[in-house]
Amino acid sequence: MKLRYSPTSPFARKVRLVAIETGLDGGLALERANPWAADTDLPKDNPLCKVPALVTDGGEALYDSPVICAYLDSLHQGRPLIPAAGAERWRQLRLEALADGILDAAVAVRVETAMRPEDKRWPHWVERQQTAIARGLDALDEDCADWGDAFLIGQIAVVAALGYLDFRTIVDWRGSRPALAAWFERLAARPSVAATVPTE
Ligand SMILES: N[C@@H](CCC(=O)N[C@@H](CS)C(=O)NCC(=O)O)C(=O)O
Repeated sequence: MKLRYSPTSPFARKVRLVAIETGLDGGLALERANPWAADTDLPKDNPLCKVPALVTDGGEALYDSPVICAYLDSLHQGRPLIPAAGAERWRQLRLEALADGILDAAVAVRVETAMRPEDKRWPHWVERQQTAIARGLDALDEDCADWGDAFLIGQIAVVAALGYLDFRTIVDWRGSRPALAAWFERLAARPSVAATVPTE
């Protein structure tokens, strides 16, 4: 299998975390791709021209990150990272959606503030995304007391989201969210988390 990724992409980090946590990382070749490069051939594997994209051993391309994570989770014999049924399944999938939504907003802020020409920026749009991020973080701070030691698809997505907020200094989120900050701090030494810290 081949994962087309970028080391800065939080969505690709989510997939890499899943690969390590499921023990599938040894069979996963990592290939860097830059979706913003004019000459990239990424659209042959993802017509949306986004990372991550996975090319299976059968040569089929899969995207986006929730689909790739679900595919990887179907390939191993250990405890599923996406619970098969029951309330915990829907809690985990909702948590993944919340973390991914925070990331969508964070990437939008990044594009608006770091990439869009200054005279074309729209401050109201950035404020709207920042409000969504803040509300999402408040929900995570409330929720994390119930997580215990779980490190399933939802918590994996949260690690990718918080790591990206720090990496791109999108928001100083720890101050009013001590429970979430402590949870994230505890996870920093976990091998999969340490091995996937974003880099340029
Ligand atoms: N919903 C997608 C989001 C992927 C995404 O936004 N990737 C960004 C990098 S973090 C990208 O490739 N952006 C390029 C673009 O938007 O053209 C997923 O979960 O995989």
